[in-house]
Amino acid sequence: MGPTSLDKIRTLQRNPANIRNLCILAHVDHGKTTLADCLVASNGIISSRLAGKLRYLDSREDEQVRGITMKSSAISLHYNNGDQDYLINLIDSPGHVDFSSEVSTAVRLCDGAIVVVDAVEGVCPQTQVVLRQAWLENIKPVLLINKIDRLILELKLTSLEAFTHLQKILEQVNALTGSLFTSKVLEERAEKQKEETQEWEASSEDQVYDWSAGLEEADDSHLYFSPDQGNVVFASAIDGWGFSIQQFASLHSQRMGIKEEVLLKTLWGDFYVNAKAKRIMKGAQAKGKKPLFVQLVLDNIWSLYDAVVTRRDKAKVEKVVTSLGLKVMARDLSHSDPKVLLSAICRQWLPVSEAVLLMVCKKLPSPLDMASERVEKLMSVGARRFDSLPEQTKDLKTAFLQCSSGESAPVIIFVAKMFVVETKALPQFRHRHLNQEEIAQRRELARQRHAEKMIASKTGPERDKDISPSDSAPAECQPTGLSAGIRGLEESVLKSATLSDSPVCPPFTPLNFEATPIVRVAIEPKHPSEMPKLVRGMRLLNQADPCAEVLIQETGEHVLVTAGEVHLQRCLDDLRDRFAKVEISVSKPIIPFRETVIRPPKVDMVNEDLGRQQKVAVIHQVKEEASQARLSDTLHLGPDGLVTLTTPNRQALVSVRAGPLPPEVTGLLESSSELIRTLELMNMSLREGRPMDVNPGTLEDIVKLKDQLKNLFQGRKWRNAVERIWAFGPRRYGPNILLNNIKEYSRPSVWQCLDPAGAEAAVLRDLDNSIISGFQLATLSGPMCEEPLMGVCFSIERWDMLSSANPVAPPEQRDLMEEYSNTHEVSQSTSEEMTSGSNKEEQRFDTASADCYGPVSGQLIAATKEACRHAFQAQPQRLMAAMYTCDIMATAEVLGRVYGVLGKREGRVLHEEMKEGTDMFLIKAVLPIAESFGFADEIRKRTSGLASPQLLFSHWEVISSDPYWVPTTEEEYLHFGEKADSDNQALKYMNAVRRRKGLYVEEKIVEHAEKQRTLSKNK
Ligand SMILES: Nc1nc2c(ncn2[C@@H]2O[C@H](COP(=O)(O)OP(=O)(O)OP(=O)(O)O)[C@@H](O)[C@H]2O)c(=O)[nH]1
Ligand SMILES: [Mg+2]
Repeated sequence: MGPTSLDKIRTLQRNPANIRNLCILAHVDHGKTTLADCLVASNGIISSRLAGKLRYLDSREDEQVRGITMKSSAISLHYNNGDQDYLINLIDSPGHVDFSSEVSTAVRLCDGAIVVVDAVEGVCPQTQVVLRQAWLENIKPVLLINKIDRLILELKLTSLEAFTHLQKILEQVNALTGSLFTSKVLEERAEKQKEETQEWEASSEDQVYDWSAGLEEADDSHLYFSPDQGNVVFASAIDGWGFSIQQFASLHSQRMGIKEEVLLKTLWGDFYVNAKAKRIMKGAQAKGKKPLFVQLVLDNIWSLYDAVVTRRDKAKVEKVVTSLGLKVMARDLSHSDPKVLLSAICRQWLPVSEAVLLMVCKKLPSPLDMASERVEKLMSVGARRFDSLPEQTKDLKTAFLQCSSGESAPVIIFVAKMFVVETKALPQFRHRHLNQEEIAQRRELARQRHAEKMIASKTGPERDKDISPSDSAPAECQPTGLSAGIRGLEESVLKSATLSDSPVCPPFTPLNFEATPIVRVAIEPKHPSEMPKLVRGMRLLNQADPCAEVLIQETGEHVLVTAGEVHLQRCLDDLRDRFAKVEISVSKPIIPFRETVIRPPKVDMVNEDLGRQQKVAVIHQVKEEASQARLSDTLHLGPDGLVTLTTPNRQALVSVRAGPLPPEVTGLLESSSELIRTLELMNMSLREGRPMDVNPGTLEDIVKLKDQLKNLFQGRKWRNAVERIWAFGPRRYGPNILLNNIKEYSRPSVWQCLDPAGAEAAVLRDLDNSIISGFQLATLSGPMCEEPLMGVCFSIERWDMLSSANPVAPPEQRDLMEEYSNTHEVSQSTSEEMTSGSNKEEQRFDTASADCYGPVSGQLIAATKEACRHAFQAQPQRLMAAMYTCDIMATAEVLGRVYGVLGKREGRVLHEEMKEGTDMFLIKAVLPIAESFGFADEIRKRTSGLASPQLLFSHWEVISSDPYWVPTTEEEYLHFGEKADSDNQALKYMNAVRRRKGLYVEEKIVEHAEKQRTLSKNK
């Protein structure tokens, strides 16, 4: 078929029933782009001989060089099936984890998906992810098992073994779908139960609830992939062939005289042909017979490969070619590479494009058949249920389902992605020769524009934009149910948006992103004068990439945050060549850390019990303790880690103790940050006297969060802790907690919005906010290397305010003052009069203090912050590293090397399993992000490309070694020596961060100063 004309495509666009919007999804390298090539070739856009080699949709240079897809690309294809013409809008998505955001945007735009699975590798981590994404978006998937040629040529399986292998893969995929389905049914059941219990409580009649209802009665048969349902294609995209069992069923039904439907039901399964009785019987395996699928389908393919590739039997090949009625060119027949001949035969015999396009048109929905469940899900943002939306909004659903392009129908557009397109590349700007008439028209237009400008400048500056006539002309109408490009949204849309002419249309639910941006680099232009260009370029990049983040750090650096190393590389290339077009210099990746405290360890570094050992006096330890006990006159450190700090003007005093939060609490806070943010907003508006309207779902979630926290805070130490939470931090929603442990201060709790009536009893003390601000500052950057804190609980034990007019110092402060004056007495040996003189001076200094030190609130903030920092330092401090989970697939022979590389980079293997039926091992490991740069490359090099890892940010983990550690016990001395100069990973990380931030790093540059001897001969 030749290329389809634009007009034809336009007519096809007007018939939504025959439109299929679909994307190809898979794990990396399972052959999506190769498959897309075959489909593109079927439209004559590229030669079918080049299909699979060209990778037409990988249009970027770096995609071709690296051999992986980095951006989704779309193409419209035309497919004719007898009397029906279809328009297929195809999106090829990337499979690499770094680009999973591209998959998220692609699935939002499609109604169906082709999930590709490699026949050798089977279900891989990204296969699971894409299936889940398709599920979450409610789009229908079909399955394509690709690379079957590898089973023949690489694994050298017999056709029977291959059949068992394929069955297993299908089972794996179906098991995944099954688990997605069960979790959904259980969720729905739980919701239903809740509703029914509520009803039941309300009606208080006797009702019996059937607990078994749900799973058993839910029909899920339509969800699964099964060749007899017609939603599975077996293929080898590289050799250009593919088939569904329908094709073989109709072929053999004529030859064997068996009804097609019967053959269709039995072709995939444990059935065989009884030649004598001319019947199809069950139980092929038990009787040792060849199953139908092997006999009628696989054997043909196997013998073709055998004849063409393995034995190169020319006579047999010719026989096959004539029996299949194919035409093969002489140059293909005599080509030295047997694969050329093979694909020439296969492309004609079982063209993969035909099998796939037919399946897609039959099995995937058109925009008209969109599931109503999907529409409801798109419209119900957050925890809001569709039923609770206003009536007019609910009416939009019908318009949506009808896909009508009538005059009165509402316009709803979802902007899934922003693209940056060179102006030159737009059709209207493409260079083209004009005829005389057009030239005259343009001249006229230019004249008009000039005249308008003159008027505009006369009428004043109310027209801030010069709108050219072409801009204000109505855009050409786009039929419904399609994806389209819209120009000119860059000022109003950042990354995605919902556009509508109906004010009741709610914004669609946000896209589901799997990857978190985590790798950050600082960027600056080579020539400082090009800064504005860079800033503009980074803004464009931020808009165009759903997963990249661009921000300006407090230090003033321009920072780019990406999902991983490959993603980073692509973003930088884009920035350099397309968006900013300037030379840039890029810092080393900035690796994030978190600071935390832990419980005091019970054993020392050599695993000896600390309690029974004698401490060896270390000079600097003693020094440190002494300096900690009395750091300054306003700070007091108690033996149990209680830090008391007085503001410089002596008007306020706070006592803080720090401690670790239970890890589960930290995890919960981390995952519910959005909810906590909402909670804060609600509290704030409540305090301002205008309670916020929130949907009941969110309130429920907050109550759930509170209950979960209550369950997790177990033990005497945490009694009633949930009610005493003062604030979360940093930024008011982070994973650290400020507790109110002050006996005489009962403060409204953070949960007051749940019970607005009851909250009024408790009142906020003045300057309450300063304490919170101090805590926020302290948690935003810790004392170790100014990184945010995580999992730390600060409890305020005491907070006294002394009014400046009546400075009655609390006992402790009086102690402090006395001690202070005592030391002065000792050191200066002053006389009586002088001491009393200084006391007087102090009182005077108190009254004048407000002026001298600034407002009290500011001092209190600083004091709380300092107190928190010191309290933090009084505990055993640790760094937390961001960790990747890493999935590696490797063959047995390179397994050792993979472990070697993992071990060198502080990785930890979680589990390892062998993939059934192959010699592949699937390894799951965790790896600190700090050690991950160049990891994928190193693994690939060391294993000659046989293993490639997929890295995905998973969690934060405490680094067990103490960065401040020095040997203190006898055993440690024996083991590490006095200097203890073995590697301390945590210290290395900490110093690297401190150095980057320009903080002081305690390091000995010269360990042993010795005079150097000159080794040159003539001296
Ligand atoms: N043996 C064999 N190799 C194949 C087949 N299909 C694709 N390949 C090879 O698999 C590799 C990856 O193919 P691609 O099409 O780039 O894979 P992809 O899924 O698009 O990869 P990403 O876009 O990076 O996720 C290429 O080297 C292809 O030549 C097949 O049917 N058989
Ligand atoms: Mg690809």
